[in-house]
Amino acid sequence: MSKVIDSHNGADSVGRREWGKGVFFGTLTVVLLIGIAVLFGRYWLEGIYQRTFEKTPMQGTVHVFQFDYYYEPRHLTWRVGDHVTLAIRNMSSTHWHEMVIGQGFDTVPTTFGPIPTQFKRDFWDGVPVTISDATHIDNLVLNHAKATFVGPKPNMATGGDFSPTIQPGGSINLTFTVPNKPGNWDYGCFVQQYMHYMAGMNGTITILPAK
Ligand SMILES: [Cu+2]
Repeated sequence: MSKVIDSHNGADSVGRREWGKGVFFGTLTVVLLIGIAVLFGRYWLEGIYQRTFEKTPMQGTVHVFQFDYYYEPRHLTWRVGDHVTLAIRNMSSTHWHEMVIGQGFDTVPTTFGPIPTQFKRDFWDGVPVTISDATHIDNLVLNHAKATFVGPKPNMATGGDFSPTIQPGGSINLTFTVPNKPGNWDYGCFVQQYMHYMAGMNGTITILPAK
């Protein structure tokens, strides 16, 4: 009990001020960065870089990490004609996740009201996409995408929008030229009857017109 009171006395407050906020936060930042680098490696740091500069169009390799239940980053900006490799990695150790990209919702009626099952408009419709580095893919639905495979073909499935369902620790690379579909798009995970989506597993993509 006395310890709690001591920690709030005047002498302690003065001591904290003398130590210096700069040193404290500087040290904290270095420790945190080392911890993050050790835990997640360079992909994670690249993700932070992407998020920091998210207002500029993202070309080249764009990492999207799947967690329970959110994406990192939550916003992407592409420009029509950009060459992009979307590198999706499921960082969860327990949950299957997907990344569906589209606009609007298809719904099914339930006693609790209509529940979205997928997007109404599939971003990948008619889009040529090269699929590579697929590991631990539970199933891949191509729908109307024009796919080319590099390396082993993942397990395939039909029905629904284009989506790779990725097992814990799995990953896939999708390489494509951003099609002429400017506007605002959503991405999300519809696993477990839309519960992942509702829990926060969604994001937005702004596609800018060609320059
Ligand atoms: Cu999910």
